[in-house]
Amino acid sequence: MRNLVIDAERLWGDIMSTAAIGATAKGGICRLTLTDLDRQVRDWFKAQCEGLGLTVTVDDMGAIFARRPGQRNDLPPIAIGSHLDTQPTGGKFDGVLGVMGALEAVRTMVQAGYETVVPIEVVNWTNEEGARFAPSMVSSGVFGGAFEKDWATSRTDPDGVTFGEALEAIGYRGSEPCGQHPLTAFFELHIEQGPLLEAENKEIGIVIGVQGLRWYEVVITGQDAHTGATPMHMRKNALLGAARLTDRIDAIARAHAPLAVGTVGMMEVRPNSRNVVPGEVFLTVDLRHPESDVIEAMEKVLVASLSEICDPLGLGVTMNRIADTPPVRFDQDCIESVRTAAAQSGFSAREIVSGAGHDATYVSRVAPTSMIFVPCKGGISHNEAEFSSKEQCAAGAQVLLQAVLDYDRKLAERLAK
Ligand code: HGY
Ligand code: MN
Ligand code: MN
Repeated sequence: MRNLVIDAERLWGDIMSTAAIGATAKGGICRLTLTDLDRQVRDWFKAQCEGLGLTVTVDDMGAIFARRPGQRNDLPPIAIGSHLDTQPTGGKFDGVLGVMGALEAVRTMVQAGYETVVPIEVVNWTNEEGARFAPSMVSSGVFGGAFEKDWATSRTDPDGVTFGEALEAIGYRGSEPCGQHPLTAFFELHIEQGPLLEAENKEIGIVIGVQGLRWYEVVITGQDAHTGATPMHMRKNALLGAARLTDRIDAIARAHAPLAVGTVGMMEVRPNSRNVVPGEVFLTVDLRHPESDVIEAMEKVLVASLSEICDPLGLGVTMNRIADTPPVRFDQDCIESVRTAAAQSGFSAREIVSGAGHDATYVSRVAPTSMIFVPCKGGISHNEAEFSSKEQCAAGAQVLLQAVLDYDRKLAERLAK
């Protein structure tokens, strides 16, 4: 197999130039899903793909598929890609590296005139982050059968706009029914978003799976009251309940150290006035662990904690679980192709389970899947300071390219038998 080498400068140029779309003053990106900024980067991506001669299709959840034919176009494609939406204070690499790395891999094949057996498709999934419309990984979730399409498109943002309305507004509600798009395999390149690869000085993460996650929405209700005239023993302070619950969630995760994580990431205090005892608080809970039974155990303690904390304070509390993604193990053949590619490219590598969720989580329900990680500085992500070097990005894209070619070659050998 000829040694095709990606162009590190071109890849870096794509990452840096598209970072201008939603650039923040601190060097990050705020490009929330289905906003006009998302439309701009989608338009850029579509134009790049069409400029390469790829055929672009969009499904009715807004996922974009850019296809390069192979020798056997009767067979489903190998897909490679990730997401272009970001957190409100996102970095330049989360998701973006996976889409640009995939684009660069296909550009390299096109320029070398290398023809794969099966078609190759570069994919941009809609709303991976879940920052504007919860939960996360929504379009890949519908694609993988984790979410009903009507439920997903009815999700609203804080202003009450639905996913479907926003998708329509940016002109990316395609005609292809989401999920009716068979794949031979899916490979996703991503920054690790954690500290392990950097700490062990490893260049590549061979991702063997993703830890499980559960997301909840909690509303604590008390009574608005005057902060000056209301004696302490007469208060029903929803924020006091929220503060104690936040501390408890931290303790629940620490009780299952070192792998469990528990976070209250969003909190809305109502009426949020400095001289009103808060009568209501909305907050979100994110629990994760590589094993389902530990997540289950953490949830049990969380549920028991609601009344334990709120009853003595005279507070009401409701909790709604809005996402439950079990731990995922990726496909062994895909993992081996990533391992082979890292070895062929001469990069140091280690197996790793992803702490963060990814589109690959749900795509793996309907297609053999694996991921490739590269280190990020200090393990920092979902932060404007997120950084991976040009060399690290290039290494990831090179391994992505070679993993695809390895998988394609093995498929050809199976077909030839
Ligand atoms: O939440 C996650 O793990 C991903 O970044 N959406
Ligand atoms: Mn991501
Ligand atoms: Mn992310």
